[in-house]
Amino acid sequence: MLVVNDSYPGPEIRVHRGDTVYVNVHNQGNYGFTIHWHGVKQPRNPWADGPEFVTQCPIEPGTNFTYEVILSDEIGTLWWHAHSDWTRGSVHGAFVILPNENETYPFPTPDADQTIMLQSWYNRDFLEIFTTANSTGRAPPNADAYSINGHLGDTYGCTNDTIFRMQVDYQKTYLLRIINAAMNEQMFFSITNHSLTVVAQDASYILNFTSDYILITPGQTMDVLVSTNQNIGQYYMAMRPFSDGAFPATNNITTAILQYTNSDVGGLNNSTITLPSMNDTNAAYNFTSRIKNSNVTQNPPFNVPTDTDRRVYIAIATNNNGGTTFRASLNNVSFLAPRIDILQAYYNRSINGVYTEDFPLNPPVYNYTGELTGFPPGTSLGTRAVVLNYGEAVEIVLQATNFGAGGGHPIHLHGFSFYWVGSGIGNFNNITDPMSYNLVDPPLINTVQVRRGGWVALRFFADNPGVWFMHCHYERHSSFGMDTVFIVRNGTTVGTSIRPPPASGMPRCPGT
Ligand SMILES: [Cu+2]
Repeated sequence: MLVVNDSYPGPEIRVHRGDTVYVNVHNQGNYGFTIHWHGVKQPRNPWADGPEFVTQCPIEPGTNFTYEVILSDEIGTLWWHAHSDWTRGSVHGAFVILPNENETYPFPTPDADQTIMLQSWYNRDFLEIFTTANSTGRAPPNADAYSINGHLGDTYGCTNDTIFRMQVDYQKTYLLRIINAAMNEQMFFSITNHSLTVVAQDASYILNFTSDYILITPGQTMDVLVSTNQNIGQYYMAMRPFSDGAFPATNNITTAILQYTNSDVGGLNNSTITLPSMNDTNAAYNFTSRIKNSNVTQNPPFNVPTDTDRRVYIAIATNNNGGTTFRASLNNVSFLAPRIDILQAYYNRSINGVYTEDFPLNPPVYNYTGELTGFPPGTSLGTRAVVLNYGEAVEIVLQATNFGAGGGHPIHLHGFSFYWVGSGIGNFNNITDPMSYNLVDPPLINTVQVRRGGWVALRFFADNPGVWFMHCHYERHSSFGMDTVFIVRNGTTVGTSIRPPPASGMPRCPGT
């Protein structure tokens, strides 16, 4: 499988808030790919954002490309991953953003920190899974297993499995940087006998709260404090999927170990693991409903739009385009990657044949969360963008539908963090539902879970000019078209306009 610097997960990048990071990617593999810096807003710099055929063409084998990754107000934990087909399954790593020298944490400084990467494992090559599904038109398979920091743990019964051990000292506080890098699964995570204090999500601080477990969606990152205040010993760290769809995930528990100094190694009993069951909807949404913005000076200034200039209402669906041809869509448009990247076409004002600027701002009218049997399940293919004016106050409402198996969707927006201001069950009502919005302390995040049969509302100011992908972070949806593009026009000054492309150029598109 394709990996970075011979390691799975790949190398961790550790920087300070506001740094600019230059990452030179040499492709020594045998197919092209790109890298995305998930959650980094890259002000005015879509050139380094990464999604293939959206902001760049692939870095071909034997070539290299230097990303200029521009941090601004992000703090805490993000990650990087490939953004081509399914290659992110093995090409990913943590992106840790520490406070500046003269800056404190909004909680007692932890004694140490540790990245915990939650991953999917397939007994096949990730790219091959995608190309097989794409050529047959059939939905891709479930994961064979899951891993934590590259280790399968001790629940699968294979004699050569290894388990990740986090070495800790008694009576200390550790900051866990938990990243859900799984391909298609939300995850519950817990540590036996230890409570978890959640302090940040998606690189901004949240109001601290304590829980016996967390729920984390693909694409999301959570910073969690753990006190090693139990008897000296070893304790399971464990995860299992949360699955609310009609197409359930592989229900495996995967383990790692919190290993106190001077404790025995081995002989742990799996029965000490406590996790919600895979279909425990109450556990999932009780946890998520506790996430609130934190009014601390270390956070970006609170700036939620109280009125909006534009609402984009998007229905999310999986589709059957005749026979067994699997597709996925937003507002009944299934995204097709163009032959050259959208950013290049936009910047050079030669968009003909690459994309159109007519992504529908509303879905076709139907009973999204009702009984859809007999309703035409197909979708149209296209590369259609939403165009926003610089500085507009934008609301995006994301509506789950009961097409196909039905299910939830972790939706990720590039180029921004957004305020998650509302959510509910059923069909969104544009008169009554906005009255329930939280405009007081909504979390500032980059990936939000739209629950099965429900909706969420997001708000942000379109103050980052560029071409920004928005997509489901379930790979089996995104790679089949559950994506769209937001183009934010330039403002009136240089400082509110897209920067020029890198002087050394962008990767050439195939056939150009
Ligand atoms: Cu999805």
